[in-house]
Amino acid sequence: MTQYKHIFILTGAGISAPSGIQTFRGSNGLWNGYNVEEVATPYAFEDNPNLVHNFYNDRRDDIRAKKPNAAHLALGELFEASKGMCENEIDTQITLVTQNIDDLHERGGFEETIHMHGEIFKKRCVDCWNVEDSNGDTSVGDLCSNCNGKIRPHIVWFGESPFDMVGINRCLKKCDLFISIGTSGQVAPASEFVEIAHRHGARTMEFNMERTAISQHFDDVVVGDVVETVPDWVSRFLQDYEETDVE
Ligand code: BV8
Ligand code: ZN
Repeated sequence: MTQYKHIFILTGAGISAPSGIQTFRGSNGLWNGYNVEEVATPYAFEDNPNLVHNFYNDRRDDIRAKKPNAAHLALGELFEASKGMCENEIDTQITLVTQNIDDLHERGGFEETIHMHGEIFKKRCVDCWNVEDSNGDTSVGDLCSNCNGKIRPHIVWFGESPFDMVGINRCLKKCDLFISIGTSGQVAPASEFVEIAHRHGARTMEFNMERTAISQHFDDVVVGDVVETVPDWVSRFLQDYEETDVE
């Protein structure tokens, strides 16, 4: 296996599905209970803040009770290897960007996860953008500890700009391997990342239960359950790295 210098990993709801967190567009998709326009837009928050606070309060309770699965743990092992925190040391930079708002990557060991769509365990002031941890429920009565402004979930809704896009684009142009895990490729700008990476010479790999709307943009499509395919790939990558290192 090639000795990659910089691997960019993008994950979506499918990596958390085996942990019991509903995906968005699967048959029992999260949106099924709610219409997207009802809850994941700034206008919805303006029109019905109670509904939006409760939608995220329910999801926060659900996520808190879930555990990272073998795919999260395998990426955590890759992170440790890239930081020389275990015997499998590798000289490869690993960038992990997730569309997910849960904390299962962090709990799975990937301490430097970039949440481009925000984080459910954080809240933000609508006036001064002060961001604080939010482990309990949020409600319309909550006020910013910094300026007494209104509080909202620190989450990127439809129509809002994702976080860290400058850094993300820089890494997309630099990486030599782009891996997409558990995303249907239906939400922009994340769905366009594979083409940016490919244009800048990266090899591209997609891990999903089935082929997606963007599978044709990938060099390799690995069809299967992430709890099998991702640990399998990580262990082969680390094994081959070690063998090449010894030569
Ligand atoms: C922006 C936070 C400008 C909220 C989310 C018309 C056409 C094209 C685009 C648009 C359009 N109209 C508007 C847009 C833009 C819009 C968009 O893309 N809309 C879509 C619906 C058409 N995008 C935006 O508004 C974004 N902002 O564009 O601003 C901009 C652009 C660039 C730079 C600056 C500014 C903001 C989008 C963010 C919205 N917020 N989440 C919340 O979570 O409540 S999006 C939401 O969808 C989640 O983040 C989720 O992660 C994301 C994507 O979904 P997936 O992760 O892919 O999940 P999904 O269920 O779809 O798929 C799961 C996959 O896993 C499946 O493929 C399944 O097969 C697989 N799977 C399941 N189990 C397993 C598995 N695979 C393997 N093993 C398993 N066990
Ligand atoms: Zn404030």
